[in-house]
Amino acid sequence: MRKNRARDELLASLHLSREEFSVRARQATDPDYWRSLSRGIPVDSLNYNLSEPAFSHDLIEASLRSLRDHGYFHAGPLVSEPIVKQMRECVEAVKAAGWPPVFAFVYDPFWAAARTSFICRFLSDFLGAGFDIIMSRVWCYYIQPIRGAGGWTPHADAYHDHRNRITLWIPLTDATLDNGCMYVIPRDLIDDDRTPAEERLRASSLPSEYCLQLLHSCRALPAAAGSVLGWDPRTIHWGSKCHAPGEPRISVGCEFVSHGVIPKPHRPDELAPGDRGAPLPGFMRRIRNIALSIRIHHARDLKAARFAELAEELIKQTAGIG
Ligand SMILES: O=C(O)CCC(=O)C(=O)O
Repeated sequence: MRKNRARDELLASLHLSREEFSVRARQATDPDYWRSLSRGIPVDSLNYNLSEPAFSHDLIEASLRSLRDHGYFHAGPLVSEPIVKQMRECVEAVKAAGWPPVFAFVYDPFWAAARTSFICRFLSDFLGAGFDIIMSRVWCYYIQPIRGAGGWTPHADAYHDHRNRITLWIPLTDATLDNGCMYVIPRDLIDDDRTPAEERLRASSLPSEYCLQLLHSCRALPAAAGSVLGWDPRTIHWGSKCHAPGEPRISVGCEFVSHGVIPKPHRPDELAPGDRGAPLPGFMRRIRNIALSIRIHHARDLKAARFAELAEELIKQTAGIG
């Protein structure tokens, strides 16, 4: 009996109450609400200029080489400190107001940071000019500074639909061996690169000997705040666990595709030009795509799972916004 009650309470806590649902549905689509949370960080400018650290063409070349040879790269820091600080403050404000951190993507710097000159030059070389960002595949990761808290477990972003596509990941706090930095399995260290029959990596479909080989090959990627990391969709990676509580590990991830590529299950209106000349997505498009991202990712994130129904409501409300 008691066990059932505990289970029922746990399940109830995974849903918003009716009252909270309607308050949040109203707040989510109100730009003034978001402005008031973040002390005025804009939510709807078409352009947002970032000051950016300088970088050399050699860095682009080295990053492309690492991506091609090993399946990942790590560069930077390339997003300036004041912007990273502003982004971190947005995440903390959104989280303190009880929202999943991905709602920080209502704010301009999150879209502007995805088109710094390094990112644009790197992606133009890698994906071709006129590449797009998949707006409905953005995420903000927040590892609590509690021993044992962890990032996303080992996975690859897309085994089968992997061509002309890449994930970029930017830490907003230093990602360290202690607070849960990323790990990757360099693709060239795996003798026998077995692509699973299914899109998802499942322990049950991998021989244990192969798992040990993967484990033996893994590489930690500690990264200073503002760095840019990226990996091929087939590269196995994960956010590790917090070992020694200090600062939370906060980061954002975005996926990009060559122009004209529309990976399943996305639709053309979920893509936006990644180049610097194009306007940033407008406020309601941001809300729509945050909600779509929750639809895709909520199974991996219990806090976001509480918002899955609200996300569906927001997707409905913004249906005409492309
Ligand atoms: O930050 C994390 O823990 C996981 C990030 C990740 O898996 C991704 O961006 O694809």
